Amino acid sequence: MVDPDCIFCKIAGGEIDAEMVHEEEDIVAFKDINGQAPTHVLVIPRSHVPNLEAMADLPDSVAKRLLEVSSEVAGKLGVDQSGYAVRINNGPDAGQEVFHLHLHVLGGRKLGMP
Ligand code: D5M
Repeated sequence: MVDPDCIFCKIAGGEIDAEMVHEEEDIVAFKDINGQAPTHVLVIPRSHVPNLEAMADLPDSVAKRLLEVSSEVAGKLGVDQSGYAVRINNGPDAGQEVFHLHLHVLGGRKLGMP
């Protein structure tokens, strides 16, 4: 499913440019425009899923693959040995700004809990 008003749907569909790190049938990964660490990539399903509560709309294989791609991206960008964080901001108290599910992959510096 695509939401025509969603910026991440537009990135996944090639309508808006982003610095792509990985692309496959159901998932894309691209650099965060407002990087909070030397490595900061967003991994998203192409299908529009607003948050974790809507995960049931994704096939289990895609849900699993989001985590695998996060690991692969960390390896590709060379932070897998030093370590990295995978974070989902879900809802207002977590500061979610874009309501298309995305995993932040953060690395390249020491990362603490917020
Ligand atoms: O994080 C949403 C993230 O999305 C935030 O870190 C900025 C990033 N963002 C917003 N627009 C773009 C574009 N156009 N390219 C790349 N990155 C973008 P959240 O977890 O919702 O707070």
